[in-house]
Amino acid sequence: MTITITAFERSPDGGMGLARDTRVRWALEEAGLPYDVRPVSFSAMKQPAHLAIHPFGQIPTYEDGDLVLFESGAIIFHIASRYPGLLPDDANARARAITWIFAALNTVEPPILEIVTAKFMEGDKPWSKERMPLIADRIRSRLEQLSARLGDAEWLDGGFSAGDLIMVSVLLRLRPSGILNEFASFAAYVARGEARPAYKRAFAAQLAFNTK
Ligand code: GTB
Repeated sequence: MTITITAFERSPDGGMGLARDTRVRWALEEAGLPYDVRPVSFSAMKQPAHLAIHPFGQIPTYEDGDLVLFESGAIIFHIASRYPGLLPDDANARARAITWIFAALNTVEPPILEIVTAKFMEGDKPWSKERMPLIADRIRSRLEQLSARLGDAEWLDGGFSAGDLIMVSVLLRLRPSGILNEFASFAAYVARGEARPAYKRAFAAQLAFNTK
């Protein structure tokens, strides 16, 4: 049975690859797994049929036979656990790679998501413009810490792993703000991720999907 994921019928980013189906596509491509994509409109996301597979009415989801998953991190962790290529075999190295999955999602992504909240959910508030520099500085502080750890290494802990896949995906969301390019090491780190053939296939697939 072919794996099926869900994605925006039309991503609001017009195919920039910033919606979270791209990171799942990337993991599937790294693992060499074929997959189908079921498009979901914003209204269909909140209907019972989709809520039955995603309690929060969002994308992406993942279906493989009887297994139905939501949350991009859980989906990627599942792919990485079941198929080779995204987690090291050595138990300690594997635990460290999993730590980077959590760090990307729980420590690095939240301050970055504040940009989206400030722009799209609070943009009409009188204090919104004043809040933006505070958010940007919080992101910069987090990135300085991460940059100190990454140093001039290629990946976060030895070879490329699911931790890098998610960290690169999270950092990519900073590109439109200009903050990503303030950090030469992250601009290069993200570019290394984007240069991977699996990422290129995933990006091209979501672009074709969003521009057809
Ligand atoms: N924690 C969940 C996960 O990791 O899977 C978050 C899922 C999520 O936020 N999904 C978003 C969604 O379905 C799409 S990815 N939103 C619809 C809704 O909540 O009603 C977030 C996203 C959306 C748009 C852009 N963009 O246009 O640049 C980027 C990212």
